[in-house]
Amino acid sequence: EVSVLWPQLDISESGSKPFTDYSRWRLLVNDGGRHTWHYLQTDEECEKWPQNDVDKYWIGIPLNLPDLPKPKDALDAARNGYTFYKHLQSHDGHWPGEYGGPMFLLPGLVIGSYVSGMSFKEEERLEMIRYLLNHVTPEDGGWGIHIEGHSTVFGTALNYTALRILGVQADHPAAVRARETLHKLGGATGAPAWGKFWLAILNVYDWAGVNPVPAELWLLPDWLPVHPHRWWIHTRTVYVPMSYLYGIRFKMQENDLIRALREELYPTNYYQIHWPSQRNNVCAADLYSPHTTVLDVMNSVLSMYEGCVIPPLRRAALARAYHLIVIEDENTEYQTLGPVSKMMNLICRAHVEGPNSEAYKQHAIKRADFMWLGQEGMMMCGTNGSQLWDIGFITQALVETGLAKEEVNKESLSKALGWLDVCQIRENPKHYETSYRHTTKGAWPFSTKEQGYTVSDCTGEGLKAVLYLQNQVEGSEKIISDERLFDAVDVMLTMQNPNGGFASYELVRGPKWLEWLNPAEVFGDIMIEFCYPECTTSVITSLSIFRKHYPDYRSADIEKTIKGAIKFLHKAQKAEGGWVGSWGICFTYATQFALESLSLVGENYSNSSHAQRACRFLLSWQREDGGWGESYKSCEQGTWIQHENSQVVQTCWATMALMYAKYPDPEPIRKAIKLVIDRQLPDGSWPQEAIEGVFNKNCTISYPNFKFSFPIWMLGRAYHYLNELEEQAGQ
Ligand code: LAN
Repeated sequence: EVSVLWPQLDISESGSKPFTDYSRWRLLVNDGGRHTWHYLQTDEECEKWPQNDVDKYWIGIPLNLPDLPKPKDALDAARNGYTFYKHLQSHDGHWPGEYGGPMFLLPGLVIGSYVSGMSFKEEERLEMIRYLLNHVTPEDGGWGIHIEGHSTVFGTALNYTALRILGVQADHPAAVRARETLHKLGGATGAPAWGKFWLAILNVYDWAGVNPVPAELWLLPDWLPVHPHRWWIHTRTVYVPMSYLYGIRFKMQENDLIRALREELYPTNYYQIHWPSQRNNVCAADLYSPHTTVLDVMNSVLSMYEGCVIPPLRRAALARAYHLIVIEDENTEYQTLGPVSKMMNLICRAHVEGPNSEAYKQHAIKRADFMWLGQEGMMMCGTNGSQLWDIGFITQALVETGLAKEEVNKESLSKALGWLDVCQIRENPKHYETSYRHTTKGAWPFSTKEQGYTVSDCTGEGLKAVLYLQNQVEGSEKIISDERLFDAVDVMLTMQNPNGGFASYELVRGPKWLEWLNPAEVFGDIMIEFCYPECTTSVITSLSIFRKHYPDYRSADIEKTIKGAIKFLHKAQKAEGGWVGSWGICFTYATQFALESLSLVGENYSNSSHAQRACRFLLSWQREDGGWGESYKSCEQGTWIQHENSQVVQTCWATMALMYAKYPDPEPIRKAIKLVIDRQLPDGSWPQEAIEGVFNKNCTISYPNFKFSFPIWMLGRAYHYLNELEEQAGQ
């Protein structure tokens, strides 16, 4: 049955040219910003549903827009930028976009689907293969943990496996080369924990070689510091289905492909591998967070327990885990929190409830929300999109630059406001306390309302965008009521930690030492929430804009919150003057946010040593060409590491930072403006440069919409800023 769903293909091409007809692909945008790609089979269908600019842009078909008049000044360049960017706005008001980068997600999609008997459309399958072929590491033909990384066992073993499942034969040149690299790295036994897990699911790695993932932890009393509800939400949400699948030692039934993979993934005989000694075997190329002794001791104790589990206890634990899976699915309409839990929950539901169940059908439908067609083929995204995040920045940019006032932009902004309205979460989750969720009523999520998770800074950016659009754009309708804005404020006020900082989805719930138990090996700082300068800034800047419009609403709480947050930011500043970014690369990103915060309490270059140090730090990294450029490695190592080239987006962040700090010398800003304008294309757009985002220290992620929002924002603001400086100088 499996081989019918997944026939082998005869592919000899390299992947540089599309495997499908790109003029037949359409992005369907519906239901509050859901994105799904569809391949039209007939000419009639194509005629009825023509390809629009959004479709074309994201899959790399030229829009053939006329050249715009050469910009006279920075504002003009920003205007050109938005003239282009409006073409990428969807009919519902938001800006769809690709959200790829991590290279460990597509294998989860492919393996998870395969073991659940869920197929792909032929065109999807072909383009996924092409994506993998296009994203090999050029030096050795393996794959890394993300698209810019070096080859690792995690990347190579999993993507190789995905390629084979998708139908590529073992003697395809790309497969041969990848296998060689994998064997040089020591083979799949050295995969990190999550790699071992996926391979074990597929039955090409023995469960005896996987460190224990006991579901029993969920039976502990909630007040214990190690209880999983205190972990970072992504870690615990992945851990639930993982513990379930581990607990039942799920494995796919053996077939020819599985037997072949057992030969291919290891340089030695699969059947002679001593599995228990592979548990802590992690290839050096993969390792980011080595095990602590505490973790190793705990794993040994838990391994002994696995030898003598108490069946009723295990049954109770598995029942509890399964319940948590079901309520997570129901809370999110089967999107789940993220791409990894998505596929693991899908496997669990498919296994227990079967292919005819409602859960299976719903999971299959929402699986499409994570699949994105790009120029280089089809990938799996880091979330079901970055809808709210992108619309938040571009709308603020328009208002702050004054472009929002221009008649030609009114319609686009009113559509954007309409989308923000739909995106706000209006209720707490269906299963609320039982799933250990933070309040959601009034929050904005990162992607869509359906996914439905509160994120502190997304709520902040969403609120700012709405306040700007409703209050600062003449003639705009107030479609979001005061009460709803108060709800957003209420949510944010529940999220401040005792040190004044804000974390991502929830309060910090667990002690720092839980990080000693980080089992993932390839990620850093994942066990609990941490406070981030970026998140903290979004919250307090939105609160401070809010209180200008609504001075009477919880004013004392807001004042106290802002004060505490500023203290946190002061403390988080590095001795050299910058702030380390956790979600964008890297110092330019976080320093921009931090200085935005300081500016709102009147701290700037003229009066604050924090702002002065920050400006000096940034200026010390400005290059000859006027730009800034740091490598993603800055995030791995926590110190500035130069990129080979200056980057438009980072240059904008750094320049915004200088302007927030009211840096008095116009020269560095002029130079930056020049660089960003020089890189602008005649149609007003900017070409894609290096990857922009990061998570968990060690994995990058793409924010391709940033190359529009931040240049437009920076150029427009800089235009006004330089005028002001000139006026001051003239006085
Ligand atoms: C994201 C993307 C957005 C990001 C910001 C809003 C930018 C940030 O300020 C808060 C954290 C958040 C919401 C975030 C958390 C981790 C995510 C969801 C991601 C980086 C996108 C992908 C990543 C997720 C964890 C990937 C799956 C990997 C696992 C380790 C589970």
